[in-house]
Amino acid sequence: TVAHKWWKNSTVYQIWPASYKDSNGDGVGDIPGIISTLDYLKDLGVDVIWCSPMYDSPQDDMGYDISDYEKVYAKYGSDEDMQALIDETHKRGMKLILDLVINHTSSEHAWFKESRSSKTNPKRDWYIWKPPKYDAEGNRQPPNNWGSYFSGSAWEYDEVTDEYYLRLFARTQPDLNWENDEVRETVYKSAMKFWLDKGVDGFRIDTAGLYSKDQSFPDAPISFPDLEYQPSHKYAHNGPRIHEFHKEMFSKVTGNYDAMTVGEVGHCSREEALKYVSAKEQEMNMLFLFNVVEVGCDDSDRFRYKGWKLTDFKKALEGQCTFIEGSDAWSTVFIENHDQPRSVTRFGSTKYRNESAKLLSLLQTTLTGTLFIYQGQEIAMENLPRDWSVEEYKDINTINYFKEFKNKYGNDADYKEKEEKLMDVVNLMARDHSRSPVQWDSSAHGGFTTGTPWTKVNDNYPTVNVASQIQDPNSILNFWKKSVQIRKRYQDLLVFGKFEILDFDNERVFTYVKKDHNSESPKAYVVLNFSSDSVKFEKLLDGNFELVHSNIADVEESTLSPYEGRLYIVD
Ligand code: TEU
Repeated sequence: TVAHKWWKNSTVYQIWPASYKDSNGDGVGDIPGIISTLDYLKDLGVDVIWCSPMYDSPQDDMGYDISDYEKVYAKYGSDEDMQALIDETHKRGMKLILDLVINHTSSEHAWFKESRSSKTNPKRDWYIWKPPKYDAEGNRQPPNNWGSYFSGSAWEYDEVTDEYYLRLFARTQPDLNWENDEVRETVYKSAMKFWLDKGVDGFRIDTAGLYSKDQSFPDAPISFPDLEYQPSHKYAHNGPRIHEFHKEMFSKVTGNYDAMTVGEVGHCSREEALKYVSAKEQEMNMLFLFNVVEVGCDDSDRFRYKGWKLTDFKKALEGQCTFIEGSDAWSTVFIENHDQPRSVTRFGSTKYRNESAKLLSLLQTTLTGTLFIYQGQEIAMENLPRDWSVEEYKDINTINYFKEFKNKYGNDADYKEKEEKLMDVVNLMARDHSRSPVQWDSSAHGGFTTGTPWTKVNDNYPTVNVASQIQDPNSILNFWKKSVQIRKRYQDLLVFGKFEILDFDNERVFTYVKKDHNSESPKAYVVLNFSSDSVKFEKLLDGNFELVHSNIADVEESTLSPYEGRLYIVD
């Protein structure tokens, strides 16, 4: 077998610290809590842990607003706890990567406080400041029409110097000015080398496509005529100097360590994607693309949800995992993270909860690329209940969207009706669904905390929890464990193989094959019934099949029962 980079056949598990495991009863997850579960993760088959931001932060965007890159958020633990996490992970033969959030800082970061203080401060140019514009009536306007990802304008007016600063996310997340050499050098040192030198094994790179903005800051095209501010991607995403920046980051930092890097880029053409992750380009190892997680969303706005068909899903998945073919690039496999709803709710079925969750596990563990599992996905945690009121939603993305909606339609006679419709979408698509506490057992608050959790535990914790699934050989958790083992056993096919869809037009069944690189004939044959119907099983492939994995107790050769999935290995 060929020697592969360690991160290619790794199974990565994402931890979102606030909601993972609380060890001291303050209602917030913490690092000692994470350490207490390392054996559980090892047993699941995890090779790498990705820890979402654990840095000091006012938590306006749950730690993606960092006020000090070199300090741990006190509620999560001490600097010593963090070192212990690194060491204890390594002791078990696993690796640890951190979240690298360097498109913006918190407005509470010392750098921004200086920058904001005066136009002549040496750090003024570390952020992106522009004078106001004035309309015909003399009203002050932002420098352009760019919208924030969290609603409203992407520009924030600051009275101190009568200028606006750019903030593509929350108003407390000012964008760093990557054009400034000193900014980049300081980021490499403070946010990256500082942690790599402590032993961390790499980074999940937040918003890795946003650092380079078109320096003429033009108005964005009108994508949503009903909105005052427009998506900025044309001028802020995959911008003019983005590859120069990533090459510099590689040559000055990540390339000098045996580091794993996965960039959250979301959207780009195949050509652009290969620039980021082709090995010879020396930028990053792999990307998160949003083809699959955004299926059915209009122009990647999660709350403009239109629904999807299985063929949309197949097409998205194909784009996400086949762009590396004929190149030396690498890809990722994921269907959940802290920005997404729960996959069993979004892509599976409530009625066929068990079957569909296992079906998704079969899907994920047979796709090419590095596999990422999000906390709670292994027990199929579900979206929050529909009857919870909007007050239970704590995410700034949801809250701002809801506020804007209310401002706009609040006086309409049919507002209540409109709001109910919005709540249907919120209940399906909000980021909050992945952020409720992990359900460890059936005790109060799902065993997440002995205190009062910072956000409510899903009502279903008495039945959906880790402890009960560990004991049940037929549980979703044990299915995942087996899926990960099978993935490793047949890694030439499942992790590294070539992916090909067989019956693309089928709206109920998703069938694909995997080929290894030594032969042209398919060696793995995957059949997934994504419908609640019993469907005739048609052999689309000749050869000797051996059923290696299936999510149904009694497989009936000629019929696929609802949400049945099979993995055959072919001689
Ligand atoms: O997300 C960036 C991003 O583009 C999103 O998925 C974003 O959350 C979505 O478009 C809003 O609807 C990253 C982080 O993953 C996210 O948690 C942070 O909020 C964001 O960056 C800012 O750091």
